[in-house]
Formats: sequence, structure tokens, C-alpha cells
Amino acid sequence: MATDAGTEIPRFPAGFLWGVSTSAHQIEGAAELREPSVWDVFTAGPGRVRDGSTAAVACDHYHRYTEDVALLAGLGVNAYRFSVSWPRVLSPGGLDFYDRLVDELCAAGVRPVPTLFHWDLPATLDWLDRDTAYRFADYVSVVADRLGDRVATWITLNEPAEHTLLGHAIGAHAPGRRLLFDALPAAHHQLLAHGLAVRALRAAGAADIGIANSHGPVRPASDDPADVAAAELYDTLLNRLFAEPVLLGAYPEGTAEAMGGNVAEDLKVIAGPVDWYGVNYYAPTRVGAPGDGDGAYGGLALPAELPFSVREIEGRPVTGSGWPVVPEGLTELLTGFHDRYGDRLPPVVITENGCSYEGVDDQDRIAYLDAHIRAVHAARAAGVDVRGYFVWSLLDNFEWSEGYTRRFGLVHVDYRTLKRTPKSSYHWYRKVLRAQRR
Ligand code: GBH
Repeated sequence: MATDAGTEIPRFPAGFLWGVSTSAHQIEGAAELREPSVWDVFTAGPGRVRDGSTAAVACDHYHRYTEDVALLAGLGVNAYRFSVSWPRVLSPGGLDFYDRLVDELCAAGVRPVPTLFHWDLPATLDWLDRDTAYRFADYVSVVADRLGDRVATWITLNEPAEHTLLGHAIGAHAPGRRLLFDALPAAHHQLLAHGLAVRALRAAGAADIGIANSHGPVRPASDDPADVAAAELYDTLLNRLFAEPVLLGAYPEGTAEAMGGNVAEDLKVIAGPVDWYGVNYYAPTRVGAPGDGDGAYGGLALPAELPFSVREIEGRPVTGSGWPVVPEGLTELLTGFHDRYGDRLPPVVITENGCSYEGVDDQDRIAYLDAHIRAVHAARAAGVDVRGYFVWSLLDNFEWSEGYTRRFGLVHVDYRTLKRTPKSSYHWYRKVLRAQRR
């Protein structure tokens, strides 16, 4: 695909948020200057991360944030989604870092869009404890009081679905628990934390609040009723269980008991309205009955005891992570949500979309992003009110249990020298953004 493909991308309205995303644990480093998180504990154990690495240094963004904000300014994004590290805020002076970062972003004319939790829970806390939700709200108040004079747009949580599945149900991520369905109370407590955080943010004067949920269309492996039922269950777990409490104030039928029971009062808190709804999209999932799947979920093995199995989507190119490239899945997801939830669905922002590939001349990434931005445009044309699009990620970074072996950045990071090198996709995205401004 030609590098100037982006100049042909159809127009989005003025005011559309064009951004890139990162998260604290994946880029900051300077781990010795903050309290430990569950990820520090998890990665200290053997065999947890593909390359045996940790995020102790990562991209050293903590010390290089001015250089990174200059990269954002050069790119021409009007928004930057980063996350605030709760363990850093707990340590003396930790909040000063975000204060400086937000000042730097404002000076560069880039809207700061902080996520308040992106998986790096303080090591002393546990999402299985209901009390963690209340502690989260206290921490959110502290952050909002300090940054609220310059930050207008907030994201409560990143992907509670993935944090529950990967971290608490199958043990592939921190905190490394393998509770299968007994993990669901950890999801409920995160959702309660979301609701309490929305209240805390509103009390601090915030009026532009969202959540970033992981979503994707789920396709049955065949029309065999067992496959259809397994796909339906999977759709409930990935999509409905996290969208419906927030948008409708209810869990899908038959799931409330597994979430912990007695959730009626909590659901009122969880449904305190958001101003917009964030969607992280990577790929659809093809799901069938248990037993004869390849058992892989984003390259991770799924326990055979689960009542579904993830199957390969055939006939598609795959990214460097092995995930299929299915851009029309994003249009399908967005129009599907629009049909399902009607006017209960607020404006949508794509809070993450991207892919891992090797190399600095990353034509595959350009093709992926080009096709997905067009898919967002198609959803808008079909009536879905999408207000923004954020590429995951600005920088190559610590890809959780994949360590540094998967590169999602528009900017290459040499982990030996920490030198940043903009890739072809960085130059391409800059052209897309410039064409949108004309
Ligand atoms: C996000 O999680 C995270 O928010 C972010 O921190 C992370 O770095 C980024 O994405 C990239 O991974 O095998 O085709 O079925 C994404 C969670 C889970 C989404 C696995 C894709 C499997 C795709 N991902 N999933 S597939």
C-alpha cells in the first residue's frame, strides 16, 4: 500500500478527536520511584513473560516525557490518552509527574486524556475485595483535585473484561489467578469502581467522562447449535457483561449471581451516566464449543475447562501478534452496538486500535490503520456517532506477558539506547491528520 494512502481517507468532522494511546506500566519505567504494582510482583516470578523482561525501565518515558510530547506535537494529534499509575500517585511526589506531563501537553496544544486504571493495581490491593472499589474512588478524587483545572476528559478504567479474564480467570496476566468463572466478582468490583469514580469526578467538576472497554464481534465457528451457544456465551462475557451495566444499569439475564449476587444497588452506581463510551478494538473472535478449538486467545492458551474455545479466523492476514486483520469487524461492532442499545449508547470514541509488526518501514501497519479508520467512517455513515479515534500505540512498549517482543508503536524504541525513531506509519498518520485539518 502506498504511503500516501491516508490523504484519500474521507473527512471526519471538525472537533473529531485524533489521538494515540499509551499506558503507564507499559512505557514509564522509573519503577523504583513508585510503589509496587501487581505487575511488578507478577513479572518477578519465573516464566510469566515471553522474554523474561519486566517494565522496570520500559521506554523510560518518566524521564523522557518532554521528548515524547514533542513526538506527539510533531505527529499533529489533538489528543493523547495515557494512564495515571495508582502506585505512583501513592508515593510521595508521584502526582507531580502527571502535573508536569499535563502542563507539557497543554503547552503543545494536545488534550490530555488520562485513564485512571490501566491494570497496574497497587500490589497491596485486590479486585476480589469490594473495598478496592472505594479505595479507587478516593485515589480518583486526589488525582481530579490536582489535575482537574487542566484535564477535561477522563477515562475511568481500561478493559475490565481483559483484566478479569487474563489476570483473574486464566492467570496469563497479573495478578496471575486462575479462578475461571469465580473471577467474575473482580469484574463486578471494577465496574463498581468505575461507577464510584464517575461520581468522584463529577464531584470534582468533571463533565466529559468515559470508560475504555474491550469489544469485538463474536462469530460462531459453525451453525451447529453447540457452537452458536458457545459464541453467545462468549459474546455475553466479552461484550454484554461490561457494556450493559454501564449503559443499561443491568447485567445480562442469568449473570448477576456469578457477579456476586445482591448487585441491584451497585448497578445504580455503575449506571451513573457516562458522557461517551470508549471502545478498544483489535479483532473479532470466532468461538465454538469446547474441546476441538485451537485454544488460543491472542496467542495465549485458554484452559480446556472453559465452556467455549477460540478458533482461528481463516483466510485473513494476521498481525505480528497472530491476530487476524478484519477491519469490517469494527464497522460491524459499532453498528451492532447502535442497533442493540439505541439511544442508550452515548457518543463513541475508539480509545484503542492498532497492531504489532516488526520494522521501521511498517507498510503493514499503515494498511491496517488505513482500513480501520475507513471502517470507523463507514460506521459514522451508517449513523453511529463516533467522536474520536486513538491509535495504540505512540511507542513500542512493554506488551504485558509478551514483554518487548511485540511492537505496537508508531515510533520505534531501541530498548538498549532508548532512542525513538518514527516509523513510516508515524509519517503516514501525520499526513492523515494534516489532510483532516485542511
Ligand atoms: C489492549 O488489550 C490493552 O489495553 C493494551 O494495554 C495492550 O497493549 C494492547 O491492547 C495490545 O495488546 O487472538 O485475534 O482473538 C487488548 C486485549 C486481548 C485484544 C486479545 C485482542 C485477541 C485477539 N487483546 N485479543 S485474537
